[in-house]
Amino acid sequence: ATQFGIKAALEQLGISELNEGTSTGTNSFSSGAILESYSPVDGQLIAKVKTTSAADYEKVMQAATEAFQSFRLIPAPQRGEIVRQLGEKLRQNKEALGKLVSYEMGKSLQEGYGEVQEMIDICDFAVGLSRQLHGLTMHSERPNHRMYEQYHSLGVVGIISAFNFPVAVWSWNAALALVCGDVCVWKPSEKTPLCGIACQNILAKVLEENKLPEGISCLINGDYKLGELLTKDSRIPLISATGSTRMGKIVAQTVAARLGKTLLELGGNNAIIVTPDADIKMTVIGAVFGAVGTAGQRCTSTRRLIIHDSIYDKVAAALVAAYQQLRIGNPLDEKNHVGPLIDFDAVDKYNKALEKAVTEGAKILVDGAVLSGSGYESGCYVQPAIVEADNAFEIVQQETFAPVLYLLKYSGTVENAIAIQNNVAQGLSSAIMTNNLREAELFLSASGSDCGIANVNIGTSGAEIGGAFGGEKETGGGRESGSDAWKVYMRRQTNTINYGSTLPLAQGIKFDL
Ligand code: UN1
Repeated sequence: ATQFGIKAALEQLGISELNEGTSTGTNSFSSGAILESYSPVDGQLIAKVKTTSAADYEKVMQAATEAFQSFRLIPAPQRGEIVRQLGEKLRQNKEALGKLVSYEMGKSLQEGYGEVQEMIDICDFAVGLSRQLHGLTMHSERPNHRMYEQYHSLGVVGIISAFNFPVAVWSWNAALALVCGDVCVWKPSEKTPLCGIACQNILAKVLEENKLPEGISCLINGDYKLGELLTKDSRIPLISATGSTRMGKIVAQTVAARLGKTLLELGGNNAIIVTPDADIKMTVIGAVFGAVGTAGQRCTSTRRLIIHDSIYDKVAAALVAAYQQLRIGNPLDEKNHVGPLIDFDAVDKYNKALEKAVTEGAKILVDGAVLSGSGYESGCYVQPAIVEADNAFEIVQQETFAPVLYLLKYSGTVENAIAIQNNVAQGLSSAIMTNNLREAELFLSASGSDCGIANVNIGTSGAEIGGAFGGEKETGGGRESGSDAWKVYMRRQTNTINYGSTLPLAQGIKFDL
């Protein structure tokens, strides 16, 4: 790690040996247990974090609810200016933060930088948005009346994020929430607490420089029990949660029980359909990046390829050949394509998935293995695998957060491939590789892909921030990031104003006194 400048990066980001995991802006305090963050890259302890106790949490919520009272009164374009400054600071810290993401989470440095770039992009997007929080105007059915709608700030937004995008997912939520006049309380994954602290340090500095109150952006660290405090807290009108479907179901039920709002971005089981009209070279690049990028730990990772039987052997051979070129190793070394999995638990799930696939009758095309020896001391590096399987296999129906790619065959028309693609519980991302206009349009039509994201001639991962991000079915239905995703961070109010001197009732009701 020393040779890749991790020490300097940590210093620049304000990470010390022991860090306060609880913070309301620049005011940091924590009295919970100590959490240690180990790097999956080399197995070394990076730093320690003092977690958030229930009493600390209460202080955070007090600061947040108080900050909201004044923050919501700042005009939206001025709030946008704060987010613009956040974007500037992220530009200055792109290298350091990208390195920390790569070192603490294990994704390739290129992808670490890419993640920080997503943060910068969403800040730019949110700045523009801060002058475009538009509502509609309507024509009233009554004379001398005017109707319109406006969007007001919602309150405290609780953000629960996952280890695989330890910084970008926070920023999608925080940048939008801030221009909307909300304040944030963020619980990052226990597996990547230092990424959370680094982001908090950056934003806290911006708030301090602008003399804004503590509590606009708060950080808490801890396990699922802390998450429970958030989800049960009726002072939090919106919980935005990213993670497994299992976690999302618990969050959804808890928040629904108090009639709060949730924005859920949960599991995916993303497929690329490869038709006889596909460009094979493009297919291989899209599929391989989709399957092994972030070591298969993106929500959008390509898990299934649904290949027409007439070209199956050719595509399978091209993929096997491409997998032979993959360099697996230290993700900070830019010549490597694939870094480690996040931890032993993930390695275990990867092993079990391969075992289960074989038990169910799968044929291994590129065998998996846990790598050992020099450079692989952390025990988290695995060989990406390709498995010939059937969509009906139990293991294929599940999301395994690891680089295991299932090849599935279809015959006949593209409708058959679409049926296979849709026949899973998840509905996040999907793609078709084809130069056939009819196939492409059918895939995008009402009877096509049932996912929140449907692409033509690109893979399933690597969405841009400008579109709404999220998916259907067990993916949870939420939409984050671009388009009009901001609306969930605000409350809509319909206003009807009577500027006449009589009081006519709607629906023509007569009520004379
Ligand atoms: C996630 O895996 O939770 O589309 C987010 C992508 C990235 C975001 C993934 N822009 O792959």
